[in-house]
Amino acid sequence: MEPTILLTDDQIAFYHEHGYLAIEAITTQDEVDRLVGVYDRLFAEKAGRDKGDQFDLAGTDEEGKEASLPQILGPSNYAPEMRLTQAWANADAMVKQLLGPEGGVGGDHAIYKPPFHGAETPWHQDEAYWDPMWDYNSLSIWIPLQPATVENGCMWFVPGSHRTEVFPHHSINHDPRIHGLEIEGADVSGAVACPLPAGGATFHHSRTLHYAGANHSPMPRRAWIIGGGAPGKRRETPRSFPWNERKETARAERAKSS
Ligand SMILES: O=C(O)CCC(=O)C(=O)O
Repeated sequence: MEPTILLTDDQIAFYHEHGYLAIEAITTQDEVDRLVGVYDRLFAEKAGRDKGDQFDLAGTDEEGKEASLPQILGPSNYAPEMRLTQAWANADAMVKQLLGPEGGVGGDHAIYKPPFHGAETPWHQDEAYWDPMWDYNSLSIWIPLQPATVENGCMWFVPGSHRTEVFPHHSINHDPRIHGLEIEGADVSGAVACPLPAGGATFHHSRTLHYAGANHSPMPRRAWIIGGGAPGKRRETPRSFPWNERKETARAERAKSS
């Protein structure tokens, strides 16, 4: 599929300077409407739960307990039609604009905040979840499938924070059974909120500090996140992310036994 929307030179420069970017449209309202049907089905059917791909990002994820922040890793593995969308084609072209011709979209994930109930996504850097032995050249494209507002949990970013190293993190509530991470010791006082229309998008670098509030609205907050990258390289200076070594999540147990 050919891209229908590209970034402007000013948008590309803004991303590189600030480590994030917000655009009004990465796809059409018609496509958003179709994606909502797929998205809701995947969460309702608990797609990927037995493989450890669907879990509670902010809770202990016991069987039968309502998740406070349901997440699916790789929803397009369970609904491949998500990759045949204009959003995916546009995201791929935009990653190439931002990271060069070797760049492109890779995986995806979905974070759902139920009405009046979806928990906040604490401040973190995405790279803190990953293998510390690599230097990455990666970003995320966050696409809301309804308007995203401060009330329902839009994204917030700390401009310029992509130039920092990875800060220490810990599991939410310092509970190693919880998958989600929270940053330690970072100054987020300069953060900016990025409300968006449905089918808009924010972009953020893998080190940009970011957060999304709880959903205080009566409507679901659905976000589909497409990852993009260009080849990284193995680090010459080793580092460790001890917060990941301490994890004891039910999701990892399900993944092991599947
Ligand atoms: O959608 C959210 O609540 C947070 C998303 C996020 O942290 C991310 O895309 O890296």
